[in-house]
Amino acid sequence: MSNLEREYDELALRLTDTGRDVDGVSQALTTFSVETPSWGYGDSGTRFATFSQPGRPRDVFERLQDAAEVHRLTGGAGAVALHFPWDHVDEVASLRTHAESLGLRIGAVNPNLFQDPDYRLGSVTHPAERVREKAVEHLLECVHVATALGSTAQSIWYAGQDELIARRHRMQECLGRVYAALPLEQEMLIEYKLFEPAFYATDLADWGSSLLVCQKLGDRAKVLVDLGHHAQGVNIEQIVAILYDEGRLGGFHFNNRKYADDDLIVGSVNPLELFLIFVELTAPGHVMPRLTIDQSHNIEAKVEAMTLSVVNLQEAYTRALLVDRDALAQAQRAGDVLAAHELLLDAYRIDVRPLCAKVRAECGAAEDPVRALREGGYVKRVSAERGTTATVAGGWGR
Ligand code: LRH
Ligand code: MN
Repeated sequence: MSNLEREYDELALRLTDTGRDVDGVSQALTTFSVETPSWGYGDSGTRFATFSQPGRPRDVFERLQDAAEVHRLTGGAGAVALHFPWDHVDEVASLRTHAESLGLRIGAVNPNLFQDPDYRLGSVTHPAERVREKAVEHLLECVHVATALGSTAQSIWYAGQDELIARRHRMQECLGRVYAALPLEQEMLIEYKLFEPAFYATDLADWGSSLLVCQKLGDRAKVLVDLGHHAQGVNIEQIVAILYDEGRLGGFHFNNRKYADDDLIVGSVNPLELFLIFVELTAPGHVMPRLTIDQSHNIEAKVEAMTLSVVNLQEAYTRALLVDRDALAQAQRAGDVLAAHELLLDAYRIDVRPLCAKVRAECGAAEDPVRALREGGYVKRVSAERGTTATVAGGWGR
């Protein structure tokens, strides 16, 4: 009997003894899926510098190749979110064909409204109509690209000093035209961020301002929660609960932070917060929204960082499924705050790794994806193929 089988059997016995549905949890984990970001495999950096790693992908096709390796190892990363123009190719169809040949789906399409010099004072909020029209044109182009790629989401995220209410009205008018052009199978995800690159006022600085815009746009406009976009001390799992209750929780950009929008590996700084977010997401009757990773790995080995991120998400999700919901509801109704808290801690403290490893292995993925990556030689192999030559166009996301 292998170590894994022994550890799994011991865990399964303990879970069954405490009334958990091990098969049910395992089944749920087989359907758990996150999107990895194409830009998480490419060059990235800080406002001071872009750090290029040897062997990193030189174009979107190689970024998809790395994403396919993460999916092969984890079994839970079957889709890739794309960013335009970072992932622009002349033949969009070739992108879809390539992704599908690697066993991947195209996830959300992310327009770029923050790098073009014209957007210095904003994009759809800009005082100049010429700039707003340019932004709307780019957004409409991304709607067409998403249709060609079979993507079902526009994931939108800009700066300036201006008349604040006028900016809102400009944004609403521009996004309204884009929303009107959105095919029924697509939804619009509106991401908010407290600050950066703006350091005075950001037009969509918090979940409330994003929700108000979504409610004016229409039912297929929903809020996207990026874990790095909040002030320190904000209760993100409470925001998740509220947006869920409003039917406007569109998706996540998972990462972690110690200070600001650090884009660190999800679960690496505050794993309890991640667990509590999944406790909200897995409440009885809740349907999982779109889950996307949004990270940039400046010092971490990129493919390994993404692999570990998917593993951390699989584990947080599994722990949340092990919460004794009946006992929790009972303790909450009784006002027994510590009993309720201890019931959450009880699930949080379970080492679910043997269960996740067994489910991955049964799905044809790796028991221990990070170890399999290190022992498999993928990074060494592709680094040799790609060499250390500079990418065609350096800078973020490429
Ligand atoms: C902004 C953001 C946004 C992406 C970008 C790469 O901070 O989270 O979601 O477009 O990172
Ligand atoms: Mn984001």
